[in-house]
Amino acid sequence: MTHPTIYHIPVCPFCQRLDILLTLKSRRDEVDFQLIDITHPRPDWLLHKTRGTTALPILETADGHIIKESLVILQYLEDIYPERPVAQRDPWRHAVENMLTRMDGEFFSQGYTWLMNQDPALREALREGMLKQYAQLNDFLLEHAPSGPFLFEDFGWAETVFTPFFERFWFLEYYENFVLPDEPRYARVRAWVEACIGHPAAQQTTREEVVKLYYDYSKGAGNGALLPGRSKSSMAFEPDWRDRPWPPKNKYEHSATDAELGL
Ligand code: GAZ
Repeated sequence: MTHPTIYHIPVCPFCQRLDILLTLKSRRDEVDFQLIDITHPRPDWLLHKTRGTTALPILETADGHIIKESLVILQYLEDIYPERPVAQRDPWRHAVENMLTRMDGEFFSQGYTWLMNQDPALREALREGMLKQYAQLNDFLLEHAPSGPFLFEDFGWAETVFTPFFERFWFLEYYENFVLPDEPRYARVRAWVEACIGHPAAQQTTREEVVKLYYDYSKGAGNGALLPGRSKSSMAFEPDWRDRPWPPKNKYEHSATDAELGL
């Protein structure tokens, strides 16, 4: 084996990070991407490589080592392809982008918790929680990069980490009617989000794909799990999402059937 191999799940935000980094480095073709269908049990050969864990992405190095965790894999790719660095080389600047990167977990879990919520009484609190996350990002960017749109001169490390989440959160717009209010306290983060989503290296997915594949998440079933009464997950490879209708938006009132989802 001469190239590293990345085992990934389509539309997984952690996997998209790797794709973005490699695209920024013009190295996308030097890594073999192998798609894993999350709606079926993991094959034994893959579980053998991971020693039983199921989370993806993982990277298998050219000499057969396994690396788990998207941020660790990103750093590995940054190290083996040092030309066109994506991370900052100056220690202070690198610390700044790492501080922002460390805010990814709370941001991600607030968004997914809201998407997966099934109790209408919790909606307002979840909206507030999401706004608080955006306000924190806004504040960080105002402190470290007031003029923007990116944290530094161009789309870099922190943008690689966050952009997949910005694109997944299209599902909040669709299923929860969430839009970032047009207010000064979100203006800086809004400019960042828009610049990130519009960047040529971050075009791996679309609003339509995200909305269609994440229908089951919006009903509380994550990671390819099956909802009651359904025989197929909205994360399935077949039928292709392009051939399916847009799902119903009223997740709190209605549970769509396989047929309604075009599955
Ligand atoms: N920290 C890991 C990384 O690589 O950065 C996270 C990787 C990960 O969670 N991968 C997911 C996976 O492989 C796919 S993307 N899951 C299958 C499995 O068997 O573990 C994750 C959540 C969540 C909602 C959504 C996702 C998600 O909680 O997008 O929790 C971890 C999974 C509400």
